[in-house]
Amino acid sequence: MPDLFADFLPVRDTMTEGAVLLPGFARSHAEKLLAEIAFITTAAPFRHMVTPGGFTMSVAMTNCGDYGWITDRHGYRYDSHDPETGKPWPAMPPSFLRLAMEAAAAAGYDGFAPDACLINRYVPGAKMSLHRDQDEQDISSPIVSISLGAPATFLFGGLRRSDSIRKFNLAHGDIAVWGGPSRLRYHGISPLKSGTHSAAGRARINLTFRRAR
Ligand code: MD3
Ligand code: FE
Repeated sequence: MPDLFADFLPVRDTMTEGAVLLPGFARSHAEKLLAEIAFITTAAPFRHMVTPGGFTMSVAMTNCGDYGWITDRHGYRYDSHDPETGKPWPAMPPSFLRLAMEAAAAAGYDGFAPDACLINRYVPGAKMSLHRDQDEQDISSPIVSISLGAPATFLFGGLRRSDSIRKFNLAHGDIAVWGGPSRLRYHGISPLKSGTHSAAGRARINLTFRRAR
């Protein structure tokens, strides 16, 4: 499995890029993670948010933790409350926090203390266009992302939108950590291909841990 990624993204290259792929790091935690997600979504259901430009996102989203990432006609931002329910986002399960901190440490980022976890759900055809994550006050902290379910093609660009893009596969149980000079790189997800995975049906679920405030 690690060989699959060798051409695309260094499995360990914190010196030059700050991006570290940990293939299969979350695999043994997958069932527990999916059970926690099922519980979170009873209180804060997946929903399709609208961009400031008026487009409905194909990715369904929800959040847990002190802050959740939201978008609507007014812009992108973090909020302590779910605009759909008016309630605080569900708490981040201790198992999420533990795994995100472990992965960050394994990638060379000790002391990662995420206060936000965005949960993205992709069904076949859903995609995330090229963008940068720049709504966080603390861009010195890395981002930890956990992939579950169906595999996806991750698009990894540079610091400018026009920079060339490399593609690589993110599979069930993979964790990626993005920090240092990679933190502000453009990235996205190609339209999810059809195909099934026992763990999450046809869907891909991505957990993205960030320090927002
Ligand atoms: C590289 N999500 O939620 S996670 C996002 O798989 C997002 O759902 C994608 O991009 C997904 O904003 C990709 C991997 C990821 C997250 C943040 C990054 C890669 C990153 C920030 C900088 C560089
Ligand atoms: Fe992103």
